[in-house]
Formats: sequence, C-alpha cells, structure tokens
Amino acid sequence: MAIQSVIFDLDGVICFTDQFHYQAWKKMADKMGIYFDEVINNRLRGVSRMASLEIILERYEGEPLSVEKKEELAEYKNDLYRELLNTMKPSDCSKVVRRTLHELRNRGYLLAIGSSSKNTPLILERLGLSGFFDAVSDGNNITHSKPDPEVFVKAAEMLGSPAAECLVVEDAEAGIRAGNGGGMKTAAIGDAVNCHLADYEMEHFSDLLKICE
Ligand code: B16
Ligand code: MG
Repeated sequence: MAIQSVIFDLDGVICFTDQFHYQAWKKMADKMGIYFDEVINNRLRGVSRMASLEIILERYEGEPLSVEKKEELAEYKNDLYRELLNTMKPSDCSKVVRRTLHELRNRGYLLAIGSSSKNTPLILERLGLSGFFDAVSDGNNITHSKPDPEVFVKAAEMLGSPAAECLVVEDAEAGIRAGNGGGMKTAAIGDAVNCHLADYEMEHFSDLLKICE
C-alpha cells in the first residue's frame, strides 16, 4: 500500500537532545555515586524516562530505592534537562530537515510526531515547530513506551491514516520495533540502522524524498 503519512520520532530524528539527556542523567548519577557513561546513555534512546532511570540504576549498589525516591531522582534529572532544552533555538532543527519536511508536505503527505518524550511540546516550541505537524503523539498521551506501538498507533489515529499507509522514521531500535509492531513501514536513521529491522535504511534525512516520491 502506498505511503500517505510520515510519523517522525523527535529526539535523534528531527533534533538532537542526546547530549542534554546525557548531561542531566550524568549529574543525577554522580550525585548518587552511580557509574554512568555515553555507552549506557545510548541504551536510553527512545526509552521512557522511568525506564531510563531503571537502566541507570542497574549500576546502583546501595539499598533498594522506594518509588518516591525514584520519582524524585527522575524529577531532578528532568529539571536539569528542561533547563538545557530552554537553550535550544530554531536553528537546532537543521535546514535539511526543515526543507525535507516542507517538500513532503508539498507532495501531499500528512506529517506527525511520535515521541516517547513528555517534553515534546517544549522541544517543538523551542524549534519554532509548534503547530507545524498535523498530529503530535508523545509521552503525555501513552501508557506504554516504545517498543510498544502505542505512540505510533495513536499518531496514525489522530491523522486518520490506516497503519499500512504510515511510514515511521526512527533513530532507535525500540522505535523501529514499535513501528513494525504497529503494522507500519519503517525507516531507520542513525543508530537504528545497525539493527537492520527497518524497511528502509537512511544515511541522510533527505533520503526520505526518494522513499516518498
Ligand atoms: P522525557 P524520542 C525519547 O524521545 C528519548 O530518545 C529518550 O532518551 C527519553 O528518555 C524519552 O524520550 C523520554 O523523554 O524524559 O523528555 O519524557 O526519541 O522518542 O523522541
Ligand atoms: Mg529517538
């Protein structure tokens, strides 16, 4: 079936906030005396905030932490992360990404965001993209995080597009699995190319213009 809608992951596809996630989690980990590095940070791609915390706590050697303490740690990280997000500006979404999005729209495709992040509204605002997408499905409207397909299924519903007519663009293996599980076509970029589970593997964001002709 022909592709009619494109659902984009946000972090790692439309913009890059990995370093902000890393810096904020690193401060939290240092405060708790937990070892944390960029390799562990890479495992947090596309994973929800609380699931990310659990991955970091695999290296924690102290007494078991209460739910309240874990929520406090996640909030501490998120406050630091949002301070960093507030330094973002429209140029943090590249010209190639913007041009490609506009060209896809000119070609008649519906465009949506499908992100695990609860900070999606703030990120889109900082990039000057609030209101640009035809639908935004994010960490605020889901109960199951990627690799569960929920975030993309909801995006397709908001667009009114059948799953088989949607293409999911993702930088995380969990996101490719989510798109495949939702019955959508998938395009991998960046780190997600390595899992070889996507229908398309992209070197550049503009490769979308060859996939969506
Ligand atoms: P937040 P995506 C994901 O966004 C990030 O890749 C992941 O590292 C982060 O833990 C997750 O959002 C939750 O983010 O703490 O802002 O709710 O890649 O799905 O756009
Ligand atoms: Mg991502």
